[in-house]
Amino acid sequence: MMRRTDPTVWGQADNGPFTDTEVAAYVVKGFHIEPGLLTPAQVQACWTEFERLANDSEVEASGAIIREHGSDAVRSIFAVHRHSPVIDALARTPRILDRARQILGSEVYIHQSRINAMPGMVGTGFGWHSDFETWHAEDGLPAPRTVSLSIALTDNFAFNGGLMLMPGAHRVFVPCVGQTPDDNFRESLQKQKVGVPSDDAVTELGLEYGIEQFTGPAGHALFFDSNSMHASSNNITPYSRANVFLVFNSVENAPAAPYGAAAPRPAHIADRDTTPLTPIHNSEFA
Ligand code: 6CS
Ligand code: FE
Repeated sequence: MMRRTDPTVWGQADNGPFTDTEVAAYVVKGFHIEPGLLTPAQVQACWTEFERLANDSEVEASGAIIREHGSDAVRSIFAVHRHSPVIDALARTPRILDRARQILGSEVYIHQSRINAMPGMVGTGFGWHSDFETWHAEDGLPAPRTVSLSIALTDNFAFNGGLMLMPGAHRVFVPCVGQTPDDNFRESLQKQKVGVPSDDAVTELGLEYGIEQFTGPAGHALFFDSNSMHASSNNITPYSRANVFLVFNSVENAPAAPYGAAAPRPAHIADRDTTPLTPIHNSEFA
């Protein structure tokens, strides 16, 4: 395992909506929970888009819909910021966009967006992993200058797959054993086997840093560093755990050639258009 040499917060702490205290805590933990980021009506606007995209044949044809293994239940829909003007406006909402800029210290664009549905009874989780390990090895992001925003679209409970994180473990980079198989994403987005830390590494980090969990009503949000060690368990309850994820990357951290894989992943998983996001001030999310 390697100590992180890159900053966690790349911008000026006082240059954005996060308070100094919130920025300091984000540096230490690698994540920040923002209660009530969206109102119920704003959550409903996102949910309506999810249901529309899940039934859109063009979205299906693009390969953006990933289904649960052995089921036709939707697990994830990728590139939702591309397919939905509503989610695009969400990403460009100043109170969200400026938080991403504050952490990353630059203009930003969306590297990846998705809605993870984790439906009741059949939704399977995500084993412990660092997103940056994948985005570095398979998408070519040079540095962990990337922040993910997860907004709960349904109530996230401890028992229905609420996202777990190891506070502070973002400061350790865990190289993963083995070569990246060609087209790894065809399996990894359903069940990631390659590019995940060993059980020994997870055990060592878990005992050292502990585990906290993002739970809360629909509308609550989590900002987390791309190298946070996180996971979510299977959902064996009737309550779906659906979240929209927006991954903001610094325009200074544009994808290079993948550091592990033989070829870059498709644009709906790793967007290579680094045009800075321009704000939309008067959307329903203002
Ligand atoms: O491969 C990826 O980009 C996706 N995989 C996981 C488990 N989290 C980040 C991202 O959605
Ligand atoms: Fe992840």
